[in-house]
Amino acid sequence: MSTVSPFTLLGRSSECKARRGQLTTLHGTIQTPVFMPVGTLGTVKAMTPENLKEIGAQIILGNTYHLYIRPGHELIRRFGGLHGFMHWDRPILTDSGGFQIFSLKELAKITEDGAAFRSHIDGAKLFLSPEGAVHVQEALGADIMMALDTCIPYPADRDQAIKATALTARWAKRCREAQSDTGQLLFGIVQGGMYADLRREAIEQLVEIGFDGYALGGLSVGEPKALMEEMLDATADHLPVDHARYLMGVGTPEDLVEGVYHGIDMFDCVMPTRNARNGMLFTSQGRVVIKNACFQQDPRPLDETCGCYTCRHYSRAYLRHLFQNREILAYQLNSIHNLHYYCTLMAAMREAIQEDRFLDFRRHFYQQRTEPFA
Ligand code: PRF
Ligand code: ZN
Repeated sequence: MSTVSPFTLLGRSSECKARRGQLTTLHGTIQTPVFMPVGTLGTVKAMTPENLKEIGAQIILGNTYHLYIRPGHELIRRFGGLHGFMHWDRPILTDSGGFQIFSLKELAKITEDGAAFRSHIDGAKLFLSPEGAVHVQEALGADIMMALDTCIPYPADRDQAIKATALTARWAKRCREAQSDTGQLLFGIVQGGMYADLRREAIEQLVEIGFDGYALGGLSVGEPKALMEEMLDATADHLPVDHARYLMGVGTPEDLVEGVYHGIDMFDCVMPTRNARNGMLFTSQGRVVIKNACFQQDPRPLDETCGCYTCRHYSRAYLRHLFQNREILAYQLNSIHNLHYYCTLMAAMREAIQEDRFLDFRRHFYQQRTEPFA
């Protein structure tokens, strides 16, 4: 449990809140702002670790909830943690399970002690306490662990938000106290619903406990985009400057640009991989729906400006053919391209901040697209 911040601020935009930094973990140092591909079950779907390295992934995400249910953290521990089990030697962040349990709704019962829930696989009775969530993440060998939180639905009345935010703070303290001295990092999660004052209070309580980084949870849960931005705007200046800021489960390429603009350092989202498997591809011009008939004879790569394996070797016509026939390779090639797009976007933002031209970059990003992202 270190008292010095593992995050170093390397530069700041002179025109907005965008920041450039680095975060040091047991498996290496991450350059921020960063996007973390989601590997819920110990695999970023359709991607080998070699594929991930080639697209420039610095860190990936795993899910405590899923891995705890199956195959179990003790099994994974015996295989050298997630790193050994899945053959990935770069950093891993694991989410605590709070959000997944929240998503189970009637299958979960939240008490002061923790969350009682039924496995979505076989209905078995399970329980996750704040202490348990930390111990599971320690067994998984996560470089960055997340405190157990209770995500607040949207909309939620103020009373409900107050109760859930207070419980999250008490759980956060128990997580910090349960942590062993392994060098693994632990991030606190800011809840508070759509109430800026509750979020600021939550930040104060978490900073008082002291975490290695701070995440904004409970956003992108169905609220209008303007409301999420309002929350980012109202909280960014209250988060400690010398610690990493992680916006959980966000988002579209536009969300990443806006998040960085508001001073966010880390993001994760299933969108690039999930959309890839659904045939929706991100390009510098906007989105491409690969099944569209207009691509039947199209010899061009998906994105003329993209240097990914998929764009270097395959035509839109071939990718459409693979997708239409539900060929397994379609999922891999599409995932490689979309994740490359996300990671390259982050690299371009890092460079723009470094050269103090982030607003220019942002303007250009919007001008380029002929198609808005969904
Ligand atoms: N809490 C946790 N994980 C999350 C969220 C949260 O609020 C979100 C909300 N966008 C995504 N993932 N623990
Ligand atoms: Zn590409």
